[in-house]
Amino acid sequence: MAAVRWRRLWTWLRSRKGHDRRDDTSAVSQPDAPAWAAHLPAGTDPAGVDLLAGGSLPGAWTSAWRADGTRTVLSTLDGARVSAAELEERTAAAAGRYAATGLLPGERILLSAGTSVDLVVAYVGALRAGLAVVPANSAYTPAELASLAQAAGPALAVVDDPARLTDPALRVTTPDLANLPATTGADVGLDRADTNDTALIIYTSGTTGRPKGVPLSHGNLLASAHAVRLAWRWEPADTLALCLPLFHVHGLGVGLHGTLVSGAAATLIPRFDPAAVAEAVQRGATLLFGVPTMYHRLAESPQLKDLAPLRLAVSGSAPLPAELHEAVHAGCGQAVLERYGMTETVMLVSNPYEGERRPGTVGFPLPGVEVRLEPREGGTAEIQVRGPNVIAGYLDNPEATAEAYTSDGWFRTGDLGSFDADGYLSISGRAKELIITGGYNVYPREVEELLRSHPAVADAAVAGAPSAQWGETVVAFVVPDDAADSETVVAELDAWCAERLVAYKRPREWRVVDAIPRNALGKILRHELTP
Ligand code: MLC
Ligand code: AMP
Repeated sequence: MAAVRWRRLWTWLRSRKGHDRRDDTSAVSQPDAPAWAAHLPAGTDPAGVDLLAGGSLPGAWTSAWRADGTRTVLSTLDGARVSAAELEERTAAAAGRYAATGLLPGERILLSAGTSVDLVVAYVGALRAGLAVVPANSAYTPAELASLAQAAGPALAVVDDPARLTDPALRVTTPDLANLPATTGADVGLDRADTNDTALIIYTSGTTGRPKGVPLSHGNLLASAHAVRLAWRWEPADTLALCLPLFHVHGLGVGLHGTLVSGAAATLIPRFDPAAVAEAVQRGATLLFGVPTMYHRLAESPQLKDLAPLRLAVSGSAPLPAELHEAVHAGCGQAVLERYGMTETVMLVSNPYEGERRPGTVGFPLPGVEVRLEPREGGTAEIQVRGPNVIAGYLDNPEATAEAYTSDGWFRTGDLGSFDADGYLSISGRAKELIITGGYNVYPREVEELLRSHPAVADAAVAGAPSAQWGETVVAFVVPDDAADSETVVAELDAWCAERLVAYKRPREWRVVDAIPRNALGKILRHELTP
């Protein structure tokens, strides 16, 4: 029985459709004693682990809801409560509205809204209707949203403020779906998505050039949700204080999916704030997931001690400094469990729930995940991964796909790392051009292209400067046009960026320089930019 499950998983891995990476059959093997077994409770046979249980996200969620329809699944600090039976009914009604609008399984729906019960219902309803959801930051400027909509080609957009999307050809609604027709009672084809069907498409590399669409299948997301459920001992009795935005894999793929797959509950917190988190804990939340900036703010707040009753506090999306880990521990007794993930792979590696959570490391591979280190020049090594959680390739982009995988089928994370003697992975840096600020990714090229498009700018580059609160902040280096006055240029560029970029992408500091260091091929020598 156990061996059959493993065989099913690996057979499925081999057979995934839309798979435009190079042949990887040589890479597929059945691991005898996977490193990830370290995450399982003592006595659990790793071969008995079924990471695809349920077959699809709605398959797993509906069976958890039906186990006890009366229990609370969602709550808010305003006192709203949604039971499992109610969520099943409301999400079926949402799926009915999509069907009555004429949306067909496989079509795309753009979701860009702040956290609310309505947003969760609109999202889960879309997956139950077999739609592929394209989530977008709810603070994106109209220009950013328009460019994402153009890349994704959705059949419908769900946004808080329809005025933010001005494309007359695009059908737009609010998260309550009130202006969509209600179902006529016809068969809406609920919960028919297959393991290989696309559930989410997340765009990763900003809005210039060719944005990369990351198509996450139900199987990718299900495998990751089950992996963290098992590793973190997530039980129906748990309530997550869900303060992460619901448009990235951290809030969605770990927070919401993990809650629903575990048959547990979440308290929705639309805007992170230490007092709101403390209130959720006081009302019985047992889990908290956050980015390091959130733990930094909690550590500086009078509410830190209020985290003491939590069963588990997890950090990810950016490095958690060892000193911050110690400060949280000293202030409330929580040994924050750091884990590592990526949009393309969902969750990869985690410190153990039982056993030492080693500050400055991200721990061991999660169930189903294999990790290897590929040596590079200069003594560093790239982290490469594979597993049922890893996408099969980028959307309609064979070049990006070919670059992202090794010839033997491992996904290149672009992160650098090393294992210590006990098998804990540490992330020592990044080979990719990326700034992570407050857990949000900023692609330097996107900001640089915008700056260079300003008429008073001759050249520009951006880099990340270390920051205790944000991890990194964006610093811009600008070469003004001959005629331009430095001070005026900076003020103008600041306003120019504010109109076109969401707050976290905007440079926080400006340096006016004579030249941007470039190599003979014109590539920016980023290490020579000293913030
Ligand atoms: C806000 N500001 C930022 C910023 N966010 N500046 C730099 N970087 C950021 N990320 C600015 C605001 O514009 C404002 O400036 C000032 O900082 C204070 O803003 P705020 O309102 O206090 O910030 P807040 O809205 O509270 O945001 C902080 C935060 C948020 C930590 C709650 O950044 C956040 O939710 N981060 C989570 C991101 C996330 O979910 N990442 C997961 C990606 S998935 P001014 O000038 O206007 O006053 C992934 C994979 C994985 O990475 O492994 O998980
Ligand atoms: P994203 O593309 O938004 O999914 O961001 C993924 C990237 O975030 C990874 O490739 C890492 O560079 C970084 N990341 C995620 N978790 C951690 C962590 N715990 N420590 C260091 N970096 C992390």
